Amino acid sequence: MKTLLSYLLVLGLVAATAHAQTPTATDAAPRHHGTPSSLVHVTGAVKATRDFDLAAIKALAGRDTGPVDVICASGATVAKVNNFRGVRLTDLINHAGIDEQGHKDTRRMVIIARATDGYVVTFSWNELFNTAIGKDVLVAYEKDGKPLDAGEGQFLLVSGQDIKTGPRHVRWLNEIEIKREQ
Ligand SMILES: Nc1nc2c(c(=O)[nH]1)N[C@H]1C(S)=C(S)[C@@H](COP(=O)(O)O)O[C@H]1N2
Ligand SMILES: [Mo]
Repeated sequence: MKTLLSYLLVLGLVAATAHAQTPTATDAAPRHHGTPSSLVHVTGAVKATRDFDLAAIKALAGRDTGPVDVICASGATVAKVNNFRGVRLTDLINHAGIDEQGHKDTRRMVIIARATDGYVVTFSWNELFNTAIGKDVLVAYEKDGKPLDAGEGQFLLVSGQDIKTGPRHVRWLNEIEIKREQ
């Protein structure tokens, strides 16, 4: 009986260990589960909601990032890119026009970038419009001289000054929400 109990105990421990080692949804997750984004919707605290297609985005001033290493939060370099071409997120937002209710209103705003697979990242209004970081946040439509492939876009957000550029490298970007915190 004692032997049977210790056998069951060992079996239980083995099962628990195996369970603990089951991979969770991290970088091992398959990446091709977003659908290509054909529009970037600008929503929330804007004068008028706008849907930018590729032509509307290309009508804004084009910018180039130059070389960007895409570095995951884990520290791994997942891609080395010579250049992303796109437009500044601040130019896109200004084109829609922030609905600013008084001198102090923008200070409470956060900018939320969403992708078709549900991936979400945030910026603050001050970070984008009142620090150097904002100058290098682009909504890109080209990588190394070519349109983004289906696994990436057709729109991708990149924040070139981030220490780890992976997290705010948003494939399949399709919404920018300006949110006024209460
Ligand atoms: N839409 C979307 N963008 C995403 C992710 C994601 O799951 N969905 N993963 C991020 C992560 S964890 C990293 S490290 C970078 C670079 O990963 P990649 O090589 O898979 O593009 O993309 C980021 N962009
Ligand atoms: Mo990552």
